[in-house]
Amino acid sequence: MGNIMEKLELTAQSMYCKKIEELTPAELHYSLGKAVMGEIAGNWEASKIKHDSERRAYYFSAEFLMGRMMYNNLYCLGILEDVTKLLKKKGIDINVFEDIDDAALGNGGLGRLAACFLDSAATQEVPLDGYGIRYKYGLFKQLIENGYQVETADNWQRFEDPWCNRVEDEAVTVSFKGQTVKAVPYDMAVIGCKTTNINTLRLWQAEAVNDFDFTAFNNTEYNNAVQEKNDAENITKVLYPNDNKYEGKVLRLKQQYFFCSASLQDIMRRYKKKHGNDFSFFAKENTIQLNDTHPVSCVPELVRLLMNEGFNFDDAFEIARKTFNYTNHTVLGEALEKWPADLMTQVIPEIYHIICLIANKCQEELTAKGVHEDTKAKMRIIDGNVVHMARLATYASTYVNGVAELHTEILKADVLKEWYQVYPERFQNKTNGITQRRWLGLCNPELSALITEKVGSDAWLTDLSLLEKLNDSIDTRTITKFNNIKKKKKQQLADYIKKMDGYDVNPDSIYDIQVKRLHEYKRQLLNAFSIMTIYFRLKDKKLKNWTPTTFIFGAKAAPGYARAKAIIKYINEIAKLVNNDPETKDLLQVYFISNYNVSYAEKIVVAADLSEQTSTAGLEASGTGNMKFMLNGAPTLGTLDGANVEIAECAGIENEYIFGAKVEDIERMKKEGYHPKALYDANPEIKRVVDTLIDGTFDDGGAQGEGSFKELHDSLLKDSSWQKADNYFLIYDLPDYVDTKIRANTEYANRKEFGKKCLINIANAGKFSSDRTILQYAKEIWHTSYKK
Ligand code: NBG
Repeated sequence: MGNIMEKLELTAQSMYCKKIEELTPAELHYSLGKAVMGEIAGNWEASKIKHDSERRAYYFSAEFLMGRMMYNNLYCLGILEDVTKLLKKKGIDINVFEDIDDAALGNGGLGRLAACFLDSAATQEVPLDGYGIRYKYGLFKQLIENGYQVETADNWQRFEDPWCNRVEDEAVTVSFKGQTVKAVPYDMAVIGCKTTNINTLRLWQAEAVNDFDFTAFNNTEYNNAVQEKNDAENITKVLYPNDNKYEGKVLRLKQQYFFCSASLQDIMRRYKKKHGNDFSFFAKENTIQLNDTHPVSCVPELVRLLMNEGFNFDDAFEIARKTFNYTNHTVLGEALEKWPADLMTQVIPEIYHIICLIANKCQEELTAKGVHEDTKAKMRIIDGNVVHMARLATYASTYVNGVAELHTEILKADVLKEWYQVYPERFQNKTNGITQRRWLGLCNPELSALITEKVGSDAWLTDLSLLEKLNDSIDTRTITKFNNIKKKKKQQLADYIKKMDGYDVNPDSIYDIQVKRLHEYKRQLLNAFSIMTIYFRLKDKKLKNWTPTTFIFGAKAAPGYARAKAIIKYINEIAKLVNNDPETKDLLQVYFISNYNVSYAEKIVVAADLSEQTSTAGLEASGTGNMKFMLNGAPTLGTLDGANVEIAECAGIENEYIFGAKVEDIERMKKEGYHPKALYDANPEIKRVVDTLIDGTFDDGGAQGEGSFKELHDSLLKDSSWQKADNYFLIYDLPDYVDTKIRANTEYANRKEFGKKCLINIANAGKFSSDRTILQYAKEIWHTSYKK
């Protein structure tokens, strides 16, 4: 420990010629980061040597949404408190690191899950390393201007990045048609908690093989001289900002193949060092988890690399099939990747050729198994000049899994039905989880202390099932303590929102919170409609005993997603109306916080009274935000979708606020017909609320009736040739949702009963640790070692 301060002092001196107390926040961040890296170097090296000697797993993901590293690393090393004190002695508040951006190399749940998995694997001593992309610019930063989302670049590296080591001598090259680039690895240490084990996240950065063309320069062709450099660097320049949406762009395909090829070359180099050129044990020593289909080009790439080592296609494919496992993260059609064959041929022709071989092999195998021609047609990997990546992944994997029980059942019954019929032994469920280190220990020290007191130790930090011990001590005193902690966290969030967004949030109101990516299927618009319904009832004096409530939203919309952006504007218009209405402003407040990200989430999930999880049943694969709220004691106001189902099972449905259509109801309506217009016509309250989109209540910036709100209105009510009305069943679910919301509001007033519900949620959140998830992967899919 004293050691760290010495190292910090040395770095400050040698890098900046300054004393610790003279450093700027950015300099201090860099110096302390480097000091920590120095501290852990020995353990990191030892872990690498250990992992080299055993079967190991790799997590391939186009996204790792790591969040701020400093606090987490100090926390996991068990030195956060001491460092805080030592800095304080020098007059430095450790909160200065909040000025340093978090690394947003991911969009939402999928990327954050990858980060939680790395944390859990390190802690549970599972030899799992991550492979991904070192984007120069992560997910855009969001500003709200006049109620609209405005995007700016996220230049997260501008403060320098003390957590990554550039490993120049392990760079490789990756070739596309007509272009070869250099892939340079940057290694980030993933520090476990209560262990000396340290895993590695290796992120690849694209660079030119030849930085600069001197001949062109001498011929005064300045642009040409740097062309190769720019073309190469463009590959890892920016993260595609889509969540749950496929984007068939050449550059995206290049990103995917780039990190897959580099990572496989890396794994093969390491293997060769151990075993020479005999690759027959490759799948025995290595297993690779594909995080969605984004890394699926590694299937043909591994086949290609093995064929270069002398294998024939069939043998190479057998090794690949033994090596890969695939996690599906969505059932949404628009998110399932389908690459046009000509685009693939244009960028990676050799890879496309191998996919053709795999596609043929698959059809032959199905014939040999006696699969019916119609079924076989539905299972074509290449169909009508389109490559179906989920089919390729399913065919080429040992195990395929969904991310919540309901989701896995939907995969088996629907999305991958034919595959499940032919290969039932491949399908598994692995319900997602979150790391309790970041999402309780670090972000809620007050609640952590209460839990530690009740559980008898802080062993829950690495074994969350211990939370169930809380069930025995939910008495009046504990409830009061919990309520006081919640109150404190609400005040802290109010202060933070004031600092970040300038809003004055009333900490004595109920905090009803919906934070997640903006997507039609997640139904932030349904939440907005419910608020308008309540607003009108309050105005009409039809709602008695309403406890003042603050509705908080946070969400980024993909820049090209017009409807999602219109919904943001609509929520901000509602905020303007209700927050300024003297009749309601003490009862109802609405705030859309800007630039929702991991760091904001850490302040938000701890302060919520209600967790909004309102997706259309069947569409949210799992959700992980729902788990963060539960762990911090907020009941779920949600549908029976994704992991909400398991949350309600664990805590008891009576301790959540569940509403709306179930999967079976949705299916029935899809089959028998769903007529939102009729429901709207028959219910004046619904009509009044939905029509605020078009009746002049709000300004969407467009000419009246022609702007984006009108388009939203149409999407709910007008059947057209290309789309059914109200695809996400908002109008059907609205009445039950409003009733349930009002019930929650009423019950909140009984502080003791409500507090009890909160504590029951916490006591039963043990299942939702990503430690549990990662151990299931280790035992049931990867067959690697883990902490005994
Ligand atoms: C998302 C799902 C979430 C799920 C995360 C992590 C994609 C493609 N899927 O419900 O929408 O929690 O993955 O599994 O981003």
